[in-house]
Amino acid sequence: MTLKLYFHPLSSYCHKVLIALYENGTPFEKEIVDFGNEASAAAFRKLWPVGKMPVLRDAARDQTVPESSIIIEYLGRHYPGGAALIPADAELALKTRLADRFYDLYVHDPMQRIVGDRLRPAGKGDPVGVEAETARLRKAYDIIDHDMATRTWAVGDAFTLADCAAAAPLFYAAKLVPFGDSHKNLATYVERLNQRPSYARVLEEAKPYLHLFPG
Ligand SMILES: N[C@@H](CCC(=O)N[C@@H](CS)C(=O)NCC(=O)O)C(=O)O
Repeated sequence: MTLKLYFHPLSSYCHKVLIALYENGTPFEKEIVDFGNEASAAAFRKLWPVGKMPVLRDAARDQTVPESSIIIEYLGRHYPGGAALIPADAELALKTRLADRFYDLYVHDPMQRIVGDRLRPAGKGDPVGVEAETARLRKAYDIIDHDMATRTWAVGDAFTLADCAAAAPLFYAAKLVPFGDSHKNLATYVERLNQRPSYARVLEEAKPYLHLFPG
């Protein structure tokens, strides 16, 4: 097998890449990275010193590819399947990349920071920081809710990189800062994402670990 994904089943950025792999039925091997295990963490940091997962290793092309958006673009370029997750049309591709940035920076990042705060030792939390991140998330919710009033997927009619980016942070954010009653279009979109076979599979595989999520 030429492709190996270094990942963890609970990791939201890894979900993003798993969705892309499953959308295209791309064959790959999995290697779970366990940051709680010094040997596993050290081996991973050797591969990518930044130490953030996911990372894709492509033995056939002797390439190590970090960063979820770049991995998805790399897969589309070198291992294309039936689902073009970045549209061929240049304008639509730009909109897709913008939506991908939006979900990473304004949904994923605040969600991760709130989770990080919950994992801090007792008494070491940062309620002011959590309040600011919650406000960032709510602002993003308003924007998504407005956009999803007229859309099926994040950009246009087709499932793209932007939907890969949206699924996991919204799945986890819903547990931290619920939006079901206040943002109906957003809630419908999240339901659609959770039922998409690629993401439903990711969630099924994450099930044995979900109790570890502090939400
Ligand atoms: N910009 C990166 C973010 C990756 C990221 O934050 N990964 C998290 C897991 S979801 C991680 O590896 N965290 C470990 C750490 O920060 O030590 C991407 O898009 O891949």
